[in-house]
Amino acid sequence: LVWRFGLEEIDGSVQDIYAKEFKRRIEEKSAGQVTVDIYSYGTLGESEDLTTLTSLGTLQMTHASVGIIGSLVPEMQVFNIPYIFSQDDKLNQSVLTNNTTLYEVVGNALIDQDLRLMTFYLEGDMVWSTNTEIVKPDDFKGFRMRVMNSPLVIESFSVYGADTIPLPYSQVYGALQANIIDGQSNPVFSIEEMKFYEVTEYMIWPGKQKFTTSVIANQAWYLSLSAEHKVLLRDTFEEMSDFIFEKQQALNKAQLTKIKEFKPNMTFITLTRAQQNAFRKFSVPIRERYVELAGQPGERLLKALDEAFGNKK
Ligand code: 6CS
Repeated sequence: LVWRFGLEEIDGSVQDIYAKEFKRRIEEKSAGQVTVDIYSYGTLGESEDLTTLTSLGTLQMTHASVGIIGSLVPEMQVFNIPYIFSQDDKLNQSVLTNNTTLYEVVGNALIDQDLRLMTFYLEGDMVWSTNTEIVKPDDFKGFRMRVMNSPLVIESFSVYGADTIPLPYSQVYGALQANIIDGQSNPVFSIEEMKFYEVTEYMIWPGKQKFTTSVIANQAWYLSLSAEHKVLLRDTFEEMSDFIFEKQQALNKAQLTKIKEFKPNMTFITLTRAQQNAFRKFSVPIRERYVELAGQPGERLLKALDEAFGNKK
């Protein structure tokens, strides 16, 4: 059997590290019965195409980041709400791996698209890499921010007054270089491997915003698997949670050191708590928009996650 697995990222990325280890474990445990073929970013089109190819059964599985799949499955956009996560990444990881309401609500929404939710995991803290200093919402006025093409990501920057420009991942570097956009948001490892640091001057940590991805599968394919293979998948995805948590932490740390070395004049800013609070005030209309887009199941999910992350009213 061959299981084809799609990635939204290039070789060396968090998704690549994940897929290679997943392949190794599945092939070893299935004793040669299953081969996992990995398709890196770019080999099968843009990120959105991977979801379509998985619904069609061309791919059996793919990564689907919440900012990418959010226009198709609005419920997934809950993780694009700024400041939804906890400060404690171990707690964040466990909610993403086990929360019952999360798997129920998102699982049901995906089934409507012939897709099946396999897992969620974190890829790192979101960092704004920009050409001007941004420390208060007003600094976004007239700022041309590249966004992933999902309504809530667009909303989450337009509420600050930014001009939002949706662009595929592969076009972000060129757009920064040609001065078509003023900045973008991604984890450190991505800013290093996509070379965004070469064409931006500031790296700004807004706090408590995480790049979140999922692995989804073709539902008909999954249902056709033997009981033994379903267990193999369930156990492997569960084991991968701790593996990737440590790997993404280490990779983001290592790539930050590299950026500091390659670009000594980069300015690094972490928003203070007071600065974060000024941005956090805008979460209210963003949350309302989420509920508008994701309806009653979304509202239930938002409530469950606020509880799980220990967010106060
Ligand atoms: O910014 C993006 O579009 C992409 N960023 C990452 C880190 N992974 C995939 C996603 O498409």
